[in-house]
Amino acid sequence: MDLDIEIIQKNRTTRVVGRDIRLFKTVTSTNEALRGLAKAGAPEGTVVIADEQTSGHGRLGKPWFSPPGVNLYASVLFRPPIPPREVAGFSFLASLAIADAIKAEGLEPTIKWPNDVLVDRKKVAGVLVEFATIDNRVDYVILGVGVNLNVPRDALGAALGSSGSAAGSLHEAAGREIDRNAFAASVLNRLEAWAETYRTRGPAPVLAAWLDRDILTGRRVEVRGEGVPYEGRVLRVDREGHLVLRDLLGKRRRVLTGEIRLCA
Ligand code: BT5
Repeated sequence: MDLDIEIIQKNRTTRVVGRDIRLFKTVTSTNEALRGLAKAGAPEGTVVIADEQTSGHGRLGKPWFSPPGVNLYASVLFRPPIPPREVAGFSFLASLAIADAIKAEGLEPTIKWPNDVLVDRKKVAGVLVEFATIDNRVDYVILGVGVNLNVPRDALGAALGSSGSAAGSLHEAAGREIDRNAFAASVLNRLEAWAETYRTRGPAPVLAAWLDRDILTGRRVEVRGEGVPYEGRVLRVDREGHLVLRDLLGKRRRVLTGEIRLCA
């Protein structure tokens, strides 16, 4: 079914998130489109949704496969009164909201640091976090979410090559088509609920809920993308959103941007 802003608005129960939704047929990246609006002073809760992205991306510029007509690509603007070092922890709202929306579809999601959402051990969603600061305070945070709803398996395989087998879709997991408009509204509703929890009670309950769904704590992993790759065991995630682990030499290390692979 086509994305339809009226249906999304009808299903939305939020006060702030999504009060202004811009829906596009094609954009380079919803994060990029929203960044322009954020710089021009758009208020908190502004959302960009697109049917297709021609240059969707993940962390460190990696491409995010974003075909038309099947998935959710959305970016949401927040202006939280937090210092920059708290942004990574704040961003956990996004994987939590996606995980809740997936659970409401009758599936069992887990979260892999920092913000991947998995179902049946396959990555079905990712989050791209961008932020800007003014005088060492956060001006805006953009949480960009991509969720594989109905993309066919052969398309994932063709686009992602050997890593296609690590990706999945909700359609595949649930055995039925997922309603894109209802799912979009569901994510927005849950994002606002978690943002409200963060605003009123701080990061602790958000982190606790996130840890409840986390699959890495206690596991042996390989870290890539932060200098020489190394292995270690995950100890915890700290309040600032870093992954804390002990490497094989017993040294404690914090990971902020690395890529984590579970060892068997
Ligand atoms: C992410 O990056 O997982 C963040 C993805 C965020 C995408 C959304 S869509 C809306 C908004 N606008 C954007 O431009 N981005 C956001 P990362 O953890 O770096 O993972 C990237 C890796 O995931 C790639 O290297 C691929 O291996 C894999 N990948 C790419 N496309 C995928 C897809 N559709 N489904 C599953 N895995 C994918």
